[in-house]
Amino acid sequence: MKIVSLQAWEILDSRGNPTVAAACQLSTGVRARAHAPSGASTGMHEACELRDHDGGRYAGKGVRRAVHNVNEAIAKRLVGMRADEQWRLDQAMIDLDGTTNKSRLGANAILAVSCAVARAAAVQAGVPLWKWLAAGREAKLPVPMVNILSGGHHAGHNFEFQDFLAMPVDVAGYGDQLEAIVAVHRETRHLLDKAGYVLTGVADEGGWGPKLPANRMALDILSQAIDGCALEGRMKIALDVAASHFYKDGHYALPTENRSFDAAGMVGELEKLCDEYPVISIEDGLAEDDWSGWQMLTARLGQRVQLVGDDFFTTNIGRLNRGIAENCANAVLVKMNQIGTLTETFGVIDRAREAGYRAVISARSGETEDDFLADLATASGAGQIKVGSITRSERLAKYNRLFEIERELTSAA
Ligand code: 2PG
Ligand code: MG
Repeated sequence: MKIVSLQAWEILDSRGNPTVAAACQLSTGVRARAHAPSGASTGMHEACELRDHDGGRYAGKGVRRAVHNVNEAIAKRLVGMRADEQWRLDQAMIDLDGTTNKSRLGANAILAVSCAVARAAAVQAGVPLWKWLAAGREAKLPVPMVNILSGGHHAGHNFEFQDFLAMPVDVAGYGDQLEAIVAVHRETRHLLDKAGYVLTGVADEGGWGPKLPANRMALDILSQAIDGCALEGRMKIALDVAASHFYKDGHYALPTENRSFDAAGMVGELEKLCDEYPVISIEDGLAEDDWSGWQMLTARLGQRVQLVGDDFFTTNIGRLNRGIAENCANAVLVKMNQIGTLTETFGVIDRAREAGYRAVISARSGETEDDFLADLATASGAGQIKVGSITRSERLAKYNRLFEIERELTSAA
């Protein structure tokens, strides 16, 4: 199964920003495509999302250069290669790019190709994508951690913490888990209405983004919603603090609350929240380069709370290895476009597993209808997926694909 053509073009993501679509055609006539996602609360150490910076189009956010790189340099290098040797193709793109952060070709260009080729190879092999990607790993349906309330960069800076997510811990079956989450999402809206908060729509990932006077109020409301749905104990809370985005000069500033903490203060605050609310997972509780803070956080909470590094690790094996060596965090958030190829993504997932770290497979706040992530999460056996809320079709594409995968898994067994 040889690649005979690679083509890319510019499309729009869920925020109306340009992103890269790529299609791969095989000698057998099989053709498949994939889309690159795009973050808003990005980490400093992410691979480069190549944008045109031509102010005349989309405020500089066009991706024509990335598209051109697929159609020219990448196609030239990859056409003629076998589609079923993912690592070889990914390595060829990494070598062709030649930079440490994929800034020459763009991680958006490289990732769209990486995923399109994998999808074409799976179609050619006649197996579901998750099965193709699993390549011997034990595939399993992930449990969704679902955004209910949004803050920070995803909701017009209404308050500082970014995601308040519901996570079923004792609800059996994917269908029942989603049903319970939908109930919590609705109940949250009801509580916000009752308290007089005006909601005119949803935030970037489909959660509610009210203006609240304190971050912990979102925890109040979410835990009340869980109780109101009679899910106490069976549904817990995960937080994405996204602390890099309100960290400056050694301080974590919460202007909403008129408070500011140093690392120790922030760790204390997070510990208090875990004591008072059913919080079982905290992502980016501290800033991306606050290594000593992360050590402190992990020593203090690592035994009882999942501590996930997103901006902190940026799906980068070098950063993950340092975290493992220095006892920082106990889980990694996995976002394909933070690193740029499928092979490197699986490298991080496999390394995490080997070190006893958990992995959460995650979408970006800017997404498309591409449902690749559902298959990736299943294939990896990671057990957890984070793709936003249960409104907005770029989110539902993934949740709805998981319904289908559930059936495929049953028939495969
Ligand atoms: C995150 C993601 C998804 P973004 O921080 O985890 O919620 O946001 O894609 O904007 O980085
Ligand atoms: Mg995050």
